[in-house]
Amino acid sequence: MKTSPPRIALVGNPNCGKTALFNAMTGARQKVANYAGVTVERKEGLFISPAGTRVKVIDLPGTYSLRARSPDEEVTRDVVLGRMEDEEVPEAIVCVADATNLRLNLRLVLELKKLGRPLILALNMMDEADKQGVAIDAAELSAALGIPVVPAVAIQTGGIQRLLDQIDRTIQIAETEGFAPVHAQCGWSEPSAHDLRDYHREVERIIAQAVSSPARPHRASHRIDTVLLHPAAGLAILLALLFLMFQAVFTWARLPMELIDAGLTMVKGLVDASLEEGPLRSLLTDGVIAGVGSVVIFLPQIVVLFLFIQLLEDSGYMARAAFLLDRLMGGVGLHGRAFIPLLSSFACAVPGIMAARTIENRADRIATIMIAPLMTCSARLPVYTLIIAAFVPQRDVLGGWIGLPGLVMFTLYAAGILSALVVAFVLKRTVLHGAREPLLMQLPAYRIPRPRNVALGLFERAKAFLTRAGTTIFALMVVIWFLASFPGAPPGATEPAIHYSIAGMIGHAIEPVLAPIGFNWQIAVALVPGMAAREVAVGVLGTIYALSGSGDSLRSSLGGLLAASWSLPTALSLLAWYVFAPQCIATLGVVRRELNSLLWPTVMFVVLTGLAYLAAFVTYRVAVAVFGG
Ligand SMILES: Nc1nc2c(ncn2[C@@H]2O[C@H](COP(=O)(O)OP(=O)(O)OP(=O)(O)O)[C@@H](O)[C@H]2O)c(=O)[nH]1
Ligand SMILES: [Mg+2]
Repeated sequence: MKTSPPRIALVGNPNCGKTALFNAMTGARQKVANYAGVTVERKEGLFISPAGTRVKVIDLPGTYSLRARSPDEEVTRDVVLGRMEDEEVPEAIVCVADATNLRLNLRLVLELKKLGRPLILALNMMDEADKQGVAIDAAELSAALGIPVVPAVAIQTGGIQRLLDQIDRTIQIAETEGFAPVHAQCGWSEPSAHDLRDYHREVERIIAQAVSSPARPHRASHRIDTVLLHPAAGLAILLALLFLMFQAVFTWARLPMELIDAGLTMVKGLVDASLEEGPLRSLLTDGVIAGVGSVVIFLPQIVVLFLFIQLLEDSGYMARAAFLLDRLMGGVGLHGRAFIPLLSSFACAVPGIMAARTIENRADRIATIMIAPLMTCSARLPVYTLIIAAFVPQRDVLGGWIGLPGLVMFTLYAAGILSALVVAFVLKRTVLHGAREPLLMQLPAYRIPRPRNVALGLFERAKAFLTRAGTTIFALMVVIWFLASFPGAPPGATEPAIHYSIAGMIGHAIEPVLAPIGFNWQIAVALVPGMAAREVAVGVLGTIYALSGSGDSLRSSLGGLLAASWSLPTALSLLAWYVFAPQCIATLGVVRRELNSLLWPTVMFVVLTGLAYLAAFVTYRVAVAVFGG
């Protein structure tokens, strides 16, 4: 008897709905979005089939062919051909095809058929095919291909029932016939030009036999594209969208942030009232509430930012933006495919850097990875917002179209992007020299984002942020509180106790290095644990200033304390530092893993730290000259 459950692999072109199917089968919540290259690694899950069999299902990156070109496609090829270490060939393959675009998808079906493994064709997106008037005769198609063909709608309840039933039948047949020898790797060799012509002829023959498309194809998306992909109008719309995003991050988030602030202040009041003054009360109020609380307060901004990114991803606009900016990116030697990894890096550089797996050329890929940390990630948002709120007056500019804080934020993001372009330009002109390759990318269909998917995505993000606040940041804040509280002040001390604490000593020791860029010892203390997660820096400042002063409302007190104790040049210098600062262990770790090299993360750390120091130095000096120390 077989002990391990049979495994099926989901294989198909990019963006055809494999992950949506995977989620529907297993109840998982892997990322689904409307552009090619969302999934870049292998993911597995379990489900119980209608006949009661436990089945393991493997979700894979999309590919047009087993002739893999990029690192993500290689994963798919290796799983399908059994070239993965410690993993045998899956018992069956479900080839997922976008029913609205069958011609392109069938090539892969024919390639997979050559493997001689149990194969099912799932015609996904049948709802959209129906809407467009594309009629597919599944029985005819099945006869022509010689494999089972089942229609599916991955995003509808009950939309994959027939596929599940078919999986049962296929597994049953395989089991009664005995699984083919799964130890051996599957034989597969690159199709020659001759084979490709054969495939092409065969696809045309099958399409003619089984598919009837309307004489006048879908025009709406072409009309939208003439505007959105227009070199001038399209770019203006893209800029307007990004501008709206930054503005919204400030304005929409304000009220919920004030509510969280009020809530935290209330909790602090309760703690103050119910506990005697002493270490425990200080730990709770200065360490946990002032520390963790000053990070949690930024949740609304993070949610608004992710809402925009999610809408861009789900609507199908992301890939268009990539096309729009292809020329600009090409100007500095970046590949058009770099756009999506870079845009994802606004959320977090880690998934952004992984998304660079879709780039075929290694030099292009390295260039993209090296500049991903210059895209302002969401963890920097709290740092920026805190300083801006404390130092930038709320004033309308551009005739009331935008507030001064929003404009400063926009400038910081723009500074990151511009320096990324410069760094890429230099890299591509020097160590990462290479020919420019054209951008070949399928434009996804426009879709109205499904509220459920958007809500789930936001929920996952919010959960991740709060989990981090409740675990990593919480633990760090407790440690920081200890370091900042002990040992206490010596008798007859003139300064607050924190000056004499371990944290104070560490801060004072680093201070001389950072003095030229205007950083004080408190900032020095904040930068070190900020490496674990950038937003921790804000938490540390919250705790340190809570321990050295007293305040009532958390946010206003931290902001107020900063405004009172920092000079404007110091604040601006810290902002400039954070545009570049590569101090994020997770990012450096993922660079090491993705490029399988110690050299590149080291180069990244050294170069970006150098740039951060330089930018902060120049900013500080100029600001001192303009505004005075
Ligand atoms: N209308 C409709 N949309 C679908 C269906 N299945 C998936 N989608 C949408 O198609 C888009 C792509 O879905 P994914 O599951 O991310 O596609 P994928 O094949 O995993 O893509 P990659 O990981 O990039 O290869 C998303 O916007 C889904 O919501 C379907 O049956 N009908
Ligand atoms: Mg996917």
